[in-house]
Amino acid sequence: MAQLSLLNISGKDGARQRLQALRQELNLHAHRYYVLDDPILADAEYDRLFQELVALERQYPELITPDSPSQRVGGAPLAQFATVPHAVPMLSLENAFGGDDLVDFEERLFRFLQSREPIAYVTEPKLDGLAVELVYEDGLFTLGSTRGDGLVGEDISNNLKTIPTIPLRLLAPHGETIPKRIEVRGEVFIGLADFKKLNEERGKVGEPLFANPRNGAAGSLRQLDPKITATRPLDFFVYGVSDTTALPCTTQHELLQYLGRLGFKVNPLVHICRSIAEVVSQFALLREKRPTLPYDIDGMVVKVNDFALQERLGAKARSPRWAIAAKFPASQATTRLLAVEFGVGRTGAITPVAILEPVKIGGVTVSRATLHNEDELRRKGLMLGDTVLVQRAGDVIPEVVKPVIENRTGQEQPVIMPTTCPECGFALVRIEQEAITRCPNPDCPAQRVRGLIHFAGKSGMDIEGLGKKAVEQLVGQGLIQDIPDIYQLEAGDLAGLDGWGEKSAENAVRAIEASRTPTLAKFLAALGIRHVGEVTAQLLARNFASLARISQAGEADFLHIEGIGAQMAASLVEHFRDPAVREMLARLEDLGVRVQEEQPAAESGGTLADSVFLFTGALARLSRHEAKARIKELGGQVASGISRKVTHVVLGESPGSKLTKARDLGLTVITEDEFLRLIGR
Ligand code: 3BA
Repeated sequence: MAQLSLLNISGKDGARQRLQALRQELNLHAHRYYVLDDPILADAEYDRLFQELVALERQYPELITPDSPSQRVGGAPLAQFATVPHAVPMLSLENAFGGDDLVDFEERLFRFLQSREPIAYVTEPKLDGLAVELVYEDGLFTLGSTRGDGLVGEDISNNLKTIPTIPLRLLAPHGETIPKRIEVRGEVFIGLADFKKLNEERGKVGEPLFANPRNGAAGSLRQLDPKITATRPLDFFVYGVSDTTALPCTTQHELLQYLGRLGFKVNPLVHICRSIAEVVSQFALLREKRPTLPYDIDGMVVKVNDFALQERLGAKARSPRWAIAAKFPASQATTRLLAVEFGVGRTGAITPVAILEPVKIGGVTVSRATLHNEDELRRKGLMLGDTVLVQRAGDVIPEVVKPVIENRTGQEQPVIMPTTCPECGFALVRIEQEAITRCPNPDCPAQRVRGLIHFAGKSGMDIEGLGKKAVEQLVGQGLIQDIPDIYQLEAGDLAGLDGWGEKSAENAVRAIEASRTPTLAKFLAALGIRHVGEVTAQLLARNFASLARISQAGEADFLHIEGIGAQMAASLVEHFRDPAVREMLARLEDLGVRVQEEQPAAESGGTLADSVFLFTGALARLSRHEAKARIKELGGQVASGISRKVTHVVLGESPGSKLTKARDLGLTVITEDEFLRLIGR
């Protein structure tokens, strides 16, 4: 037995070394992938290393370090954020609107410096996101905070850690010095394509849409539960530090390059200019580039390049003299608010839409604009007949910014918020923390139709021939009222209806037939459970494997899963507890709908999906054959030879040379007893 405990120690030492190597390798590859957008490792290989790390950490939780890539989503939900002072205040930027203001800016610099020596500048795209500060001590990320009022911010460390482009440990390429402490500043944002997807997903699950990427980023950073933040596509560009002394750089441009080498993402469009004239032409160039950029920018930040010069210029009360933000004119226009319409979404959410006198903004005629939700509408204080400022930002849906109060005539009428559902007349309810008013009537025809459209549609069962129009028609004809009714349709019901022929009727019925054995993920997404979109549906399917298990799970069972937050968990439990839902599922079962079971993943507990076993020596209590069969049953693999793929070496009597090699590789060695426990014997 003395030998075994020695083995355990060396197993642990081996694990420690292996974990260190895995962390370093994974962090390097994540940097190549996310920051440099230039991966050199196949995704599958990265996943394999990550799985190895997770498996080892599960075995030795005491060896988990804060810079482990597994720790990006850690930390329990907070009750509130703690406030943290910034060691050096985060100042703000003065604004310039156009070339003349930039020339004036340089004149002020010349006057202050009492010299007209040429000044070099760095120009940076001005990201429209949220400024944050990241503190690194001995290279390790230790604190991240919002800008707040510039003096004091909020500790959002756990949320910032979820952002893949924020390093948990600074890289130290050959010859680079890592400062004892460095406070890095930059902008958290959401890219335009990601934003579009995020809002589409929110729309599908009935959550209020974000007005623009900036609000999306702000809302995501304000989450008290980092699990929710982790599902948001946040990104980060670095642009400065709190203190430039004691760094191996003498200019802003060198600083950005240095920060890039430490592992941060630096905007590739930063540019050195040797005169303000060059800055002005850069501004024009950037404005032309803007529509092609994958993220929203609202201008260009101009900074004096040389630190010594920055130092001499210093700061005024709230902003440095050596920098200025050159803002783009927004694509905005004024028009009249004719009416506000209230729609009902699939989940009953009431969404206000502004009906506008048509107006051209940036080449596009706009006659409707989103008002997002009732809270936004109230906050803006709009009145019918108001002159309103409308804007189109990038790819985003037009929105009403504000009423032009000066243009009021006194003839304007208040917007009346509905108290009953515009579709079914039910009294509306409001859930306080959700900023949303809903129709609570499960039989609301608008919700029913939208639910059916969703079920049959692309994000649901994807039944060809049962698109939006067809579903509306079938509901209108009284042929279907709920989901099970779809499975009772016959070709004869459809053929002869307006726009249907024999052939299209048969095809539709065949498509319905084909949807009787959906995958679990597809079926879950099709149900249209609030807060549960396609991504969550897949997560659930992989972790629970069967519909029966999901429908019986409690909130705690859901919360175990990375990527599932409290809102989703509550919504799932509520959904499957609803007797109407249970009855509907039973009817589907009666009608022959069979939801397929999914292969369970490792996270579902007890399974060995990411384990690879290797045997050395004879087993005393079961045959190798039995052992292998049991491992396969639990989703694990058995290796025939030693390799880094092996996660567990099982030690039998008189082990062979495999044991020595396993120890050399630092693999985990377990005894037969431990193995029996793993396979549940
Ligand atoms: N550079 C925002 N401030 C910026 C460091 C100074 C600065 C910004 C910047 C003051 C951007 C004000 C908030 C703040 C750190 C204070 C940028 C951007 N530089 N590229 C000159 O892209 N939005 N914002 N952040 N200190």
